[in-house]
Parts: sequence; C-alpha cells; structure tokens
Amino acid sequence: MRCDTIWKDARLATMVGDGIGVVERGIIAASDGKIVYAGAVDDAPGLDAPRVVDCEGRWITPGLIDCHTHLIHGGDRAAEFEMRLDGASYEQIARTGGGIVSTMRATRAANEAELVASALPRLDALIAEGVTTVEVKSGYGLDRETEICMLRAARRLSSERPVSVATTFLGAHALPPEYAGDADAYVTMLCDEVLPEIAALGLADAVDAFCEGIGFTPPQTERMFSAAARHGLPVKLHAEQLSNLHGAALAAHHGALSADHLEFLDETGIAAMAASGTVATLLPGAYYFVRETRLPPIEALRAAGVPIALATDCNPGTSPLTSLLLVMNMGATLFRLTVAECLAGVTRNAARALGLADRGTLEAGKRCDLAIWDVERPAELVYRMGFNPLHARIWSGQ
Ligand code: DI6
Ligand code: FE
Repeated sequence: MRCDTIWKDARLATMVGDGIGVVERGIIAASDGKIVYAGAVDDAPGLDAPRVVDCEGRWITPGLIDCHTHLIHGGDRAAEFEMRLDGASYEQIARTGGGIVSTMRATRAANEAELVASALPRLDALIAEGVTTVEVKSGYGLDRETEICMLRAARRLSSERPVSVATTFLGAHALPPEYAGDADAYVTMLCDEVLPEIAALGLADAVDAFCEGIGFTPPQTERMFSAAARHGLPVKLHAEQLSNLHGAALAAHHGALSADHLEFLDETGIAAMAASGTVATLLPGAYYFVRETRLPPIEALRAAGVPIALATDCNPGTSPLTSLLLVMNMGATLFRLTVAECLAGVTRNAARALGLADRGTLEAGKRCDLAIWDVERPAELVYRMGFNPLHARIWSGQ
C-alpha cells in the first residue's frame, strides 16, 4: 500500500475499544492527513511511503483533545485570586460585580486581534503537550458584538496554529449589567438576535449555557437549547458545578453532547445521561482551584457506563490551567480515575464530547493527529506533574 508517511517501530495506545488498546510492535501509515493503517507491524499490509519516521520504540497516542476551554478572554483575575486567598468565595465575588463580569469588561475592551494575541500563549502551552484539537467558548462578551468577536477570534486561532478549533456559543454564561434583574429578556435577545446571526455566519459548532444559581435557570437554559435546535446546533451544558439544578438531566433530554463539571450530579441525572449517551466532562482544574470538596459521582458514572472526558476548563476565574497532562494527573489523583480512563478522557471521549467522530483513536479512516511521547509506559503521561515528555506532535499528517 502506497501512502505519504509511515511511523515505524512505535508502541501504540490506539484507544480503540474500552481501554488503552495497546499495540507493542506498532506502525502507523497515513495518506492525505488520514490514517490508512494503525496496528501491529506483523499484521500490516505491505506499506511503502516516501517518508518513514523511526519512532525508536516511543509511544504514540492520538493527538490530545481539550474539549472544554474558555481560551479566548481579555485580562486575568489574579487580583480576585488574592481576594479568595483572603477568604472571599467565588460566589461572593461573582455577586459583587467581580467574577465573569469583570472578565466581560476586559473582553469588551479588546478587539479581535488582541483577543487572538492574548490567547496564543495559552494555546501554545496546550499544543506543546500534544493537543491537536481544542474547543473554545464565547461567553465573556455577553452582547451581540463581543460574542461574535470572541467566536471570530476563536476561529482565527486555527489559522494561526496547526490545530483544530471547535467553537461553542456560551452567551448564557452570566447576566451582563445592561440586563440586571431581567435574565429572561437577556435570553430572549440571545435566542432571537445573537444566535441566529452566529448560526448564519457559521461561527459556532455547539451551544452551551451555565445552568447555576449565579447563572441561568433550567427554563432559561431550555430556551437556549430549543433555539440551538432550531438552528441545527448540538448543545452542551455547565451543569451541577456549585449546586444541583438538575441541569444534566435537562441537557440529556435535549440530546446534549456533554454535561460538564457535575460535582453535584445525582442518580437521576446519571441515568438520563446514560440513556442519551451524553458525555460527562469532568474538570478537575476547576475543582482544585475553587477548593471544591464534593467529588463528582465517579463510581456511579462508571457503573452506568457514561463516557467520561477530562478537560482544562481553561478560564481566568476558576481554572487558569493550560496543561492537559496535569488535568490527567488531577483526574487520577483527585477523582480516582484509572490511567485508561484519563487517557480516554483526553482522546476518545473528548472527541465524542465535541461530536467529532473522525478523531480520538488511532485507526484507519481517522484523522492523522498524533502525539509521540518519550515515555516507557502510558501511565507516565498521567503520573508526572509539571513534566512534558512530548517528542513530536502530528496534526493532519504533518
Ligand atoms: N463555570 C466555570 O467554572 C467557568 N464558567 C463556568 O460557567 C468560570 C468562568 C469564570 O469565572 O470566568
Ligand atoms: Fe467552563
């Protein structure tokens, strides 16, 4: 079989099936950015390519996927971090005009080029650890113009760097001051004015909302979901992060790709997610940073067969984190996930959380997005803290 490139003498974590899908004596062949063979060298068809890369026994995983980020935003919240160190809670700060609304001000003050420029170092940190696909949400503009500007900036990231960007419209993230006391009117404006324009411009791949006491109610969330459906867009939800408003079940009933955070998720929510195939995206960086003590119901999610993804939630308020390797370590250490679950969480299940069936595993037909690692066993990718063993990263065969 003739192809563009062969990566030989590799050990593969194909992530095919339920576990890691280990292939000890592996080889990958790709043509036109797609994998044509990934598996045991002994079972490979005759392969021939102008470019042959000797991996010298290194491990190859699928390129990592960060399926929940707020990478685009103005400013930072280091001052608020200091207030929290002095005892203020995240919710107190949010209720007194800080929090998301302070990032909204900084984001509105920036133009598209500035938003791109400030996000690039964060994106580069992810890329340096083997990330090949990243989801980016809006939600710090909270008005028509800035929400659109954020999504344009997010899309621009994929022309600035060799990386795939999935964009999510999160207009219902916080109530902007112009609509104080009238969240329903804000949601109406999002559904009737902003979302139709964003959909028409093709700027969003999904719609998300923050269903929470300091965010939006379940009925308001449901209106966002219905509007998304009218525009043919899939939905996701920030659910059960600080309290249980039964957002995950609501999301599942709308066929959501994922419900994210989930510390306060209950059995009914788990059953609904299992029934709809909604991915549970866990965000241990936010759990750690806000010093949450309530764990997401991992064992029940596992027992119900709900696929678990892991992501950075990179945002200035609750998770200023740009390391998916550290997220895996936190997933294992804080949430007691296994190595196989952590790896699946940033590959196979992260792809599913974005509705991207063309990536997340190493198998024929998938995109050739690879991470090649200087490790002796896959567990090392989860075990270390603050060490980056990436040897090379391949995006779309390059
Ligand atoms: N949940 C979070 O953890 C982030 N957004 C959300 O809905 C926090 C965003 C922020 O504080 O800026
Ligand atoms: Fe988030």
